[in-house]
Amino acid sequence: MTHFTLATLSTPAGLTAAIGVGDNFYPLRQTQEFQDATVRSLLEDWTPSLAKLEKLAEAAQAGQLSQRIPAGEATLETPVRYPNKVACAGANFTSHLKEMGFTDLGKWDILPVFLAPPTTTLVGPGTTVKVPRTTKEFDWELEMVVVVGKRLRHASREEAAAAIAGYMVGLDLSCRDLAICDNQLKIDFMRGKLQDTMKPAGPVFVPAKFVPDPDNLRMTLLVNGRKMQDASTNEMLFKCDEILAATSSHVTLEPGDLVYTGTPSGQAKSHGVPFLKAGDKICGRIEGIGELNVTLKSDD
Ligand SMILES: *[C@@H]1O[C@H](CO)[C@@H](O)[C@H](O)[C@H]1NC(C)=O
Ligand SMILES: CC(=O)N[C@H]1CO[C@H](CO)[C@@H](O)[C@@H]1O
Repeated sequence: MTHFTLATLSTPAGLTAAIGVGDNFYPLRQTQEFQDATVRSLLEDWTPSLAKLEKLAEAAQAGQLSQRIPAGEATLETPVRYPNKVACAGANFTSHLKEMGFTDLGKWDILPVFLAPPTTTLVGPGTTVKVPRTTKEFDWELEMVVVVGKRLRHASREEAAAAIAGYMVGLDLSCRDLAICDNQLKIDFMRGKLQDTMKPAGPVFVPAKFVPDPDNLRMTLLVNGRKMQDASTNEMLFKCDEILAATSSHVTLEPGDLVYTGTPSGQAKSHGVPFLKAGDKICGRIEGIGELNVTLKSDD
């Protein structure tokens, strides 16, 4: 089986979906079958898409696709433009609960989940993230992102597992000084977690069949080359299928939707290092899924 990824490339002729095989991306618009496809449209009909993409990956491997862009020359956008929903699960790693100062370090009875607005928060790699003007405590969180491939409502874990189309690397950037506020509501997700460009995802989409053991992947995050987070998805209190199933008991998950699955420890405060500022570089890596690099800019 030829390994492949899906990406959205920015080219002089506009955005195009592409299949990544080896060190190259092959724009899908050169094929009859996928001329108008986007990563999002492929996800809408995922089972038949996958079968056809497997054949296309073999053709690319065999040198049968003439248009290709070497990975080093490609400009990547966030792959799924845009999902209907982005769901983010909280309280999912004991180590992070501890550093946040919570005392209940086990698996909570109710999984906290919030929704992020897709078109304004999702960005891809590159100099894409704006440090919000309103924060003095802009912080990193590396998360595995699940991409939904089937409609789910009140799903069992088995149904949820079967609906996972694939994975991406995600960052759940957070303004620590704004997320928790001093009024009776206590929490303000819009200012703390949902401002523009605060949910980078990518750089490519990796189909689930190439990630045989998603519950056992090393996750590392570096800021300006210094390692800040280093954990494994095996520490997740709620597994991916459980998060999808729980979320689907409140909202319908649809093909293309993204689910962020929580972050381990290693935030700025726990290292005693400064928060993020314009110019800083974040590298988020998840074994077998990829490496998402973003550079921060000011919000002018
Ligand atoms: C991402 O950044 C790391 C270091 O911060 C670098 O080693 C790596 O080559 C970069 N990857 C890509 C795809 O640019
Ligand atoms: C996406 C998300 O909400 N991740 C969360 C994991 O859990 C902690 C709280 O325990 C949140 O701060 C993270 O944002």
